[in-house]
This record gives sequence, C-alpha cells and structure tokens, in this order.
Amino acid sequence: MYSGMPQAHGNLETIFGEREELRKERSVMKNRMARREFLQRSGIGTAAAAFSVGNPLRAADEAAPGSRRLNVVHVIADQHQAACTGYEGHPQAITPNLNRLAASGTRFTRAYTQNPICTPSRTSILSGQYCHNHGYFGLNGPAPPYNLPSFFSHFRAYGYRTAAFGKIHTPDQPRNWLADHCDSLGDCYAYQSKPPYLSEEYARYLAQRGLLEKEDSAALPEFPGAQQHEGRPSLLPYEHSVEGWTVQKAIQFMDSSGNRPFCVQVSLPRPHECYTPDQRFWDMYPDDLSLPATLYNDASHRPPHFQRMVQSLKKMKWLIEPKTFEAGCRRVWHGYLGCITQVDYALGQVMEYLEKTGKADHTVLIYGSDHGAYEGTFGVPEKAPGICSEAVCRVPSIWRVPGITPAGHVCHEFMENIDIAPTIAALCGLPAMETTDGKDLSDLLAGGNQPVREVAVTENPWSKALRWGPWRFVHYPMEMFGSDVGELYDLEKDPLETQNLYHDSAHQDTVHQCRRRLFEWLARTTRFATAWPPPAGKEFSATVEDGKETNKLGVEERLRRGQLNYI
Ligand SMILES: [Ca+2]
Repeated sequence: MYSGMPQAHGNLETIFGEREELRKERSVMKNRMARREFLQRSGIGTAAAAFSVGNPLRAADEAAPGSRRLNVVHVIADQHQAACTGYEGHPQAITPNLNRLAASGTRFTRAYTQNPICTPSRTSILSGQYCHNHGYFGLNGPAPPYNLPSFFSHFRAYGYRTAAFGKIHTPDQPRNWLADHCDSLGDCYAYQSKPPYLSEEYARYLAQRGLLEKEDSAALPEFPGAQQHEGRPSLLPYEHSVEGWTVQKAIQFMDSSGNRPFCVQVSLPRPHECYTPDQRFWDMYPDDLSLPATLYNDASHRPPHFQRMVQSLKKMKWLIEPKTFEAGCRRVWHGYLGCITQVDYALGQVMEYLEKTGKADHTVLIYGSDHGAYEGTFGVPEKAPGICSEAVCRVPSIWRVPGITPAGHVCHEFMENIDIAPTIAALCGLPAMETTDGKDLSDLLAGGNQPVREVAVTENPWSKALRWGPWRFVHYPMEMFGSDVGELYDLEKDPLETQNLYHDSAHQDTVHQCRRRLFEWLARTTRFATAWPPPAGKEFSATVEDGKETNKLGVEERLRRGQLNYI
C-alpha cells in the first residue's frame, strides 16, 4: 500500500512495514514474566526500595550495578476517536503503527477521558486527579495556586529527566504549571484566540526555513480570520509539521539523556483541526471516501444542545469549493483520517527510534488521546457537545511494557486517563503519587482480569457521563434545560446510541441506579486541596525507612480510616 510513497521526508516503508525483528520481539513478549519477578530481576524494585525522602536523587545514582531503570514515553494525540483505529476494525482508518503497537502490548477497549477538552483533560492526565479535584474545566487559565504535582515532578524528584514536547496546553498564567516540573518544555502553540497561534520557538523554526506562511495546523492562511473547520492537504511537508517537529524535539531529548532514565511526553497536535495532513497522508484516502455511517442518524432522542449542534453542522459555512454540506463533511472526514495516519506515522518514528537504539527493551511506551471527537459522527462537528457520546469520552489506550505486557493482549476492564500517572510510577518502581485519584493498572497490563474500578466518569462543570456495565448514563441538572433531561444507552445492545432509554418506563430502576452510583462516586472521590501539600520539610509522608506503618498508607487510606484530623 505504501510502496509508491515518496522518500523525501523519511523512510515511510520502514516505519509502516512489518519487519522480521518485530515478529521475533512479539514472540519474546509472549514469554512475559510476572510483574514482581520482573522488577526483582531487573533490580528496579531494589532500587525503588532504597529511595530516600531526604535525598530523592540517590536512587538514580545508586541503582544496582547492571540494573536498568525503565524510561517512559507517553505519546498522546489530540482528539483521536478510539474507534478510528485499524486494530479496532475501522473500515477506513489506516494506522499500521498503532496496529503494530497493539499487537506487541496491551490495549484497553474501555479507556475513558476525564474531560472532553484539552486543558482539563491534560491536567487530569498529568496530575492523576479528577477535574472536580484539580478544579480545571476550561481552556488555559492560571497555574494551580498551590504546588499541584504532576507525574513529571514526581519522576523528576526520583532522578528522571523529564520533558514534554508538542501541544502542551496546560494552565499557563503567568507561567506554565509544568515549567518547574520538566527539564525541557517545548510547546508548538501559543494558545491565543487570534494570531500568532504558534509558539516563538516553532515559529522561528519555520521562519528559518522559509515555511512560516505555510503553517496550517491551527488556521488556514488563505482564509485569515475565518473559522478553521476545513479539510485539505497541508502546505507543509510532514517533516516540518507540528508532529514532525515534536518528534524531532523528543528524539533529541531522549538522545541527550545518556544513561539517565527519562520520562517524556510526545504530544501530537492532530487529528484536532485543522484537518490538514501531509499530501501523502491525504492521498492515502480516496476523494470520494464514504462519510461517517451515522452522519444522518436521527438525533431527536438526544438532549437539546446535541440537536442544536446537528443544526450547526448543517448550517456550516464552508470555505473551500464545493461548499455543500456533504462535500464539506467529506473534506473534514478525509482530513481527519489523514491526520490520524499522520499521527500514526509520528508514533512509528518514535517506535523506530526506540527500537534502533535498543531503548525499546527498557522503555514503557504508551499511546493515548486527551479525548475523542465526532467529526461528523452522529451528525455533529468536532468534539461538541462534549460528553454525550462514546465518540468523545472513550479514548485509545495502548501500552507496551517490557517484560510485563503480553503481546496482543486486549483488556476489557474500565480504565481512566488519570490511571496513567500512578501506573507509570508503579511500573518504574517509584513510590506512589499520593496526590492522584487514579489506580495502578499494572496487573491488568500483565493480563490480569480483576477490575480496578466499577465505573468510569467524564466530567463537565454541570453534566457528568457515567459508564457502568453496559450503560452510558449522562446526568444534567434540572436547571440546565428547565426540564428533566438525561441520557441512558445500552451500549451492548445499541452501540451506536440510537435509543435514549432515559424516560423509558422499563429502565427507571437503571436510571436510579446509575444516578446513585454517579453521586456516590462524586462524594467518595472528592479530594480536598488542603491535604496537599503537607507541611514544609515533609515532602513525602510515605517513607520506606521510618518504619511507621500508618505513615505508609497515603492520604486516601488515612482519610478513610479517620486518621486525618480535618474531616
Ligand atoms: Ca484536545
């Protein structure tokens, strides 16, 4: 399929192709070790046990001879609908590297984001906290008023080099929340409502190459001031696109780390609009490609704001000829799929780097997204209206952990994006992050089948979406629409969410049970910021050395046992 592609900007065949060593690798991965056995044999567990609260860098310097600390590479896309992947059987999406990563590790079929937009979702991923705890529900905003830890600050405290590149989009006023958490922070965007959209660093990179006027990942330069919801091939080659630049920066950082372990986030800005992939990725899809099968689905059972968005897409003023509804939707869908393949290619570059340098055998590699998207699915644009559907709330989540993940394992248990932070800490043998609400997924990654959570929740300030068993339930306060509006879908019987059962008389007990679970979840998981940070000089209350059992329990457990005096 890729044999005719030009080579000017990278060896696409190598990255997209099957190779003998990878097949061997999959075979080796099947003979996985149990997690604890692996940690013992690698020396990682021993190194973690030696960590000192007073001297957090000691662990990195004193790791047992011959031991190798695991690196972490978190590749995150923006707005990648989980169903738009080859490994889930999507009939159109071309994702050979995602397929290869899934075939070599564990993937989750029920992974959920905490929020349907960038900043709150990313703050949840990095802090491991629910939105109702860290408090962010909108874009950008002031940095946390107290020292909210991120997995970067946690890893850095234990001797890791830490970095994030690409679309950062965390709270950044007056300076980025992560500024002191990372050894390197390379943002491609400036997050402004009008130009310049690009960071000074990336704009300078393009200007030095005479490409600044061609950048079209945030706005189409030929339509200044217009809305950006359009699809066409990019004017930029992949090599200098936001994704190409991000991967370059990440590889430079990993290369410069020497023998020190690193934790790096490779944050790829697409398939978020603009839907402008490199011409070669655009050309992988036919111009007459099929539209999303649900574009014309009946939305009359949906809540009022969903129906408004259906009308909004129908009234969209398209910029490019032909300006008809179907032609515009087809360009968006074409560009969206092309951008997914571009993101897949960027992932392939990271995978190839890790494999060629030998780092793959001691690096945790994760692929995910900050949330999903509609892009014409169910007849609505982009990611609005947020949490109404699996299309936005469910996200891809693939993990390759050397010695832990069985090749091609598929986990059907719930996970949430906040689980990433505590899980990578556990996998790397670091003490737990007391400030996360997430769960350690290590046993699920290794093939275990014990659920870590009963429900998964995606939050907006007013509305909240619950997944429980086969049910998708969305709660809206009465004040929101002036009437009792809600959503209930049986995703096992109705995966395309065609029948809202919220007012169905036969399902009122289910509605009641879902609502009770949602509010019990909210009450149970609400964290108070005054529990963190602890008093000065006691940065970590859980120590291995002090021998006081109760101090090992962590804030949550001590709270549950009534050992904290502020409840
Ligand atoms: Ca986003």
